[in-house]
Amino acid sequence: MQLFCNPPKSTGDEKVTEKEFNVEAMSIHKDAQAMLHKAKQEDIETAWDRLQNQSPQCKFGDTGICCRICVMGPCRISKKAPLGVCGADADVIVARNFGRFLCGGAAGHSDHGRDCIEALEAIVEGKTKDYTLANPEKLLAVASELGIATENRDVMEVGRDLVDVFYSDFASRKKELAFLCRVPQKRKEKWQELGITPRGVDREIAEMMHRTHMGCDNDAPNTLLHGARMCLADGWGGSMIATEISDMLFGTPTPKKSKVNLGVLKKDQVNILVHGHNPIVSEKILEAVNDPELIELARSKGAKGINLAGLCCTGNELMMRKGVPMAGNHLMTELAIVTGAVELIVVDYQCIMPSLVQIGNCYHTKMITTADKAKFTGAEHYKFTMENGSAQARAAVKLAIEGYAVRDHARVDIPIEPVDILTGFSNEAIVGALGGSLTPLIDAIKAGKIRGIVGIVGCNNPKFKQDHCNVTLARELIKKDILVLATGCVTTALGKVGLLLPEAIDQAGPGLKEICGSLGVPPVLHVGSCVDNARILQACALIANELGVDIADLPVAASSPEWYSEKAAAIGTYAVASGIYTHLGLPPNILGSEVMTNLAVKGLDDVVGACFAVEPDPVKAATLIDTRIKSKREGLGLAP
Ligand code: SF4
Ligand code: MSK
Repeated sequence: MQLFCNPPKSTGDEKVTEKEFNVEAMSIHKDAQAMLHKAKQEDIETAWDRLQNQSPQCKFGDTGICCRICVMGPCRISKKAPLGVCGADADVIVARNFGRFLCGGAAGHSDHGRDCIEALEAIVEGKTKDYTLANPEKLLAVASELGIATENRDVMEVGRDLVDVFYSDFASRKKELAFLCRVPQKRKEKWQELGITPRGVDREIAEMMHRTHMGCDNDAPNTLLHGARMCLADGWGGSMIATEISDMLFGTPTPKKSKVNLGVLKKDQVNILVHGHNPIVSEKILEAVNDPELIELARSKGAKGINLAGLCCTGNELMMRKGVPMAGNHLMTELAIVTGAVELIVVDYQCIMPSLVQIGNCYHTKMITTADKAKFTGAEHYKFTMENGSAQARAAVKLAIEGYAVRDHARVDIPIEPVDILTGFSNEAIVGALGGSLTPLIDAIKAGKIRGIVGIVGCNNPKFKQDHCNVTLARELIKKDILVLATGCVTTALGKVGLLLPEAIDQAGPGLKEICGSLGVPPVLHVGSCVDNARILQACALIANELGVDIADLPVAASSPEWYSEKAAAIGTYAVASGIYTHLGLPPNILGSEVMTNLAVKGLDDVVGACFAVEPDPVKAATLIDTRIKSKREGLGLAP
């Protein structure tokens, strides 16, 4: 048995000591705690260890006042040196750093969206046999919404026009993005007045890089406003396109049962995990694991079958549409390998820790990368294209089957039984559950049975006890008759504690219990992956349009209690710019600028009608959100 397999640590002094190693303080989940113990026993380093090795973290970086934008620097702002070499002060430096931070997030979601357009293009131009249009009705519906003629036209021909519209949303020649047709008029007027109507996805991203070059935009509020415009291009552009095309290619999600936690791994089967964000690869892996020939091959190697499970947002995509079980969220990705039961992780992009290769090497676990833009040293690269997806998926599954033959069964520990969940609440599914229109939901909001709606979204971060804040906030909100929508890694957190089951209505306030009980749905609805936050934007717009108000007038909010990524910051910023009050469990790296901090948590409210709130305590965060919802209800003339 291989016991020693850890990569070098920074110094021996910084190792987690036995005394400090308290798994109950690291995660709320039994499966995580068991695997943290196993990792410790097997001398395998995890994100929690590395956070400790990195501590204390640099206060200049933490507060955003370290500038590396040119080589007259790097410059750090202090009392002794309040200006960089060029004369930039803390406000300018923080604004530029934050602008570029948001850029990474907007680019990530939107480049995913562009990949989806390329996939749709290959299908409608007949250039792939591997992928088809599972949902032509959605293609026609979206095309018609965007003003493309659909009557008496071939769906592929309409699709080609739609591809053109989507591509042009990335370019520089439009005055506004196509999906702005969904935005309530009052919100669009606000954006026009502020000069932040998003024009082209790539244009706004490139402009942010330009503005934040040395000697360009040296006015922090002006930089932040462009950050809002760029993130709006993500939410109402790149992300929304990714979501809509994924529905066209693989189906619009409908409610279905699935299972969650590390217990979805199977001791006697070949286990394959898919990880990342884009369903284009994972949908093919799903097809391959169901191929009778490959199942027979697995049996010939002594396995009872082939088991596929998801991680992070690729997991969300497969779970929403196909009911594929979810092994875990962001901080479970390393721990899933520690079970010793995983033959293969197939990744696309985003949120994939480089450490997975190293931890995989401590077991028999192989990692396959599939996108040229996301290679990992030490992983095998199987480039997936629209022409070779099925063949590559079969090759990947064969690799996993070979892996089963060398699995060390003595090291396998699958620590828990899986938990049931209900998933698949796309907007179309929600409207379906409501009998065909949003009216029953709006009536419930007016009557105060559902007092408000909050999207809890985002990640894990080892700075928090894993999922404590995600779960506590959701429980507190549903108690207050606030419907929760979950996306991204929060989904797994809430699913693991049973909140994605209809029975969870027993934890809800009386109004929410009555409404969800009558519909047979949970008080927390799973609406998808990170890019699917666009579904929440669309839902807010539909409700606002129905009521004839702005999104900022609605009793809605967003929260990312344990966020870590640039993408989460971009999501938060497009939510705020769309008029949605947004709670964060920890601040972005902006506290070194009073101007930026005050704008984020207060000033933006006067500008765009919403702002950020930063509160690490989830109970206090629930109170803050509840207070906001009360004030919005009163603004609409409703009982608080
Ligand atoms: Fe320093 Fe200014 Fe260069 Fe930043 S842009 S590194 S503050 S000189
Ligand atoms: S995967 S951005 S850790 S939610 Fe979308 Fe999870 Fe956050 Fe990545």
